[in-house]
Amino acid sequence: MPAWAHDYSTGSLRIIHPWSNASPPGAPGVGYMVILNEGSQPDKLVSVSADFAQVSAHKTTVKDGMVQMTPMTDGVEIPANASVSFEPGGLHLMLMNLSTPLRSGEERPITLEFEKAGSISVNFKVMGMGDGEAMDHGN
Ligand SMILES: [Cu+2]
Repeated sequence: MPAWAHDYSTGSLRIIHPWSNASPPGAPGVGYMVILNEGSQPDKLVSVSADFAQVSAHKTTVKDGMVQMTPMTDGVEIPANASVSFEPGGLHLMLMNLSTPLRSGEERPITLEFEKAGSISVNFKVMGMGDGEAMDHGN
């Protein structure tokens, strides 16, 4: 299977291409993926967790030129027959207090828990250094 093509299924959901960026020491990490709901019922991502970091779902918005991150404290709705993208500049998983920095080539397991589809552990592939995504999060 090509590196870019990994995905997972639970219930009527598919978790497509979970990935992350290498993170500088001391900086938080990020997680991206696409969640596709092939079912006729909406579902909801209610919690995210990992043993190597504190994970939460955030949304990045730009308001009056200021970049803000809003924690998705009520979860993330996954509408029926639709997909939700976690991607740079939008929804993302925030990985705080990393036990060790994320390194290119690693895979890190994160558990996603859905209201209907239950929980599933997916491996986030860590992509190479040199892009600025992880830096955008600051502190
Ligand atoms: Cu964030």
